[in-house]
Amino acid sequence: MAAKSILFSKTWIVIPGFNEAKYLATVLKKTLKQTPRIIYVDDGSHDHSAQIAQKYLEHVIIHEVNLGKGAALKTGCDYAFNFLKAQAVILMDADDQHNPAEIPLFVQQLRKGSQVVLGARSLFSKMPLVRKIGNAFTSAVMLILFWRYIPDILSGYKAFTRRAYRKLYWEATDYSVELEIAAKIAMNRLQFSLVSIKTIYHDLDRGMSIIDAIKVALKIVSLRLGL
Ligand SMILES: Nc1nc2c(ncn2[C@@H]2O[C@H](COP(=O)(O)OP(=O)(O)OP(=O)(O)O)[C@@H](O)[C@H]2O)c(=O)[nH]1
Ligand SMILES: [Mg+2]
Repeated sequence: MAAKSILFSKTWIVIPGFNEAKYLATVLKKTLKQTPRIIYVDDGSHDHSAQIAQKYLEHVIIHEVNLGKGAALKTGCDYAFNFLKAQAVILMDADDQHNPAEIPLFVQQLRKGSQVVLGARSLFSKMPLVRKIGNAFTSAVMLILFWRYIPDILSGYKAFTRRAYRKLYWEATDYSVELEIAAKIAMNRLQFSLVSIKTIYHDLDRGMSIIDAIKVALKIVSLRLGL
């Protein structure tokens, strides 16, 4: 029992953000209801996202220039594991598409011993069609190339332990980080558990673009070829 509570108290939420002034305060207030252990990494926002975060949080890291989601996540995870001595992290987006009330579901799985916990949205939920197709396609390609089925690879809501982080450690600085994490799960034969998360969409005109999707596709191939 003691070990379980240690894990919970050493679990940190890592939130990367780029120009999220519209939603950030809401996200942080909701997340603070679940835990005070939150790290926000501002990735060179042009709006006042960083100042909003500083109003609510002790741990705000600022990239002076925009380096990309993968880079921001790495900054946040390195800070959590190396500086704050976290045992596990939960990654959450800053755009209010992830429901902080679901954080306990991830913690529950970590407590049960999962090294990796993936938030998965139903393909039958209200997700824009292109995203559904992109998600199904990514999972199918991953299955063919790595012989491992991983649902909702594009979801950024996930958790992993310190031990798993060593194996997941990614090079990707952009959106393809989600894919690299999935590929590393497959290549390292890491076990994962799934938690069912809500599908939330506010702004359909933002998020991954076609260019991002093409980069993701190229990334899958290069990961398989070991480039
Ligand atoms: N650090 C960093 N974060 C980013 C960048 N672009 C997006 N993000 C953050 O990453 C999270 C997800 O970004 P979105 O653009 O919503 O992408 P997505 O959620 O995969 O795509 P959708 O499903 O369409 O919403 C949000 O918290 C963004 O603030 C970036 O360049 N740097
Ligand atoms: Mg989003």
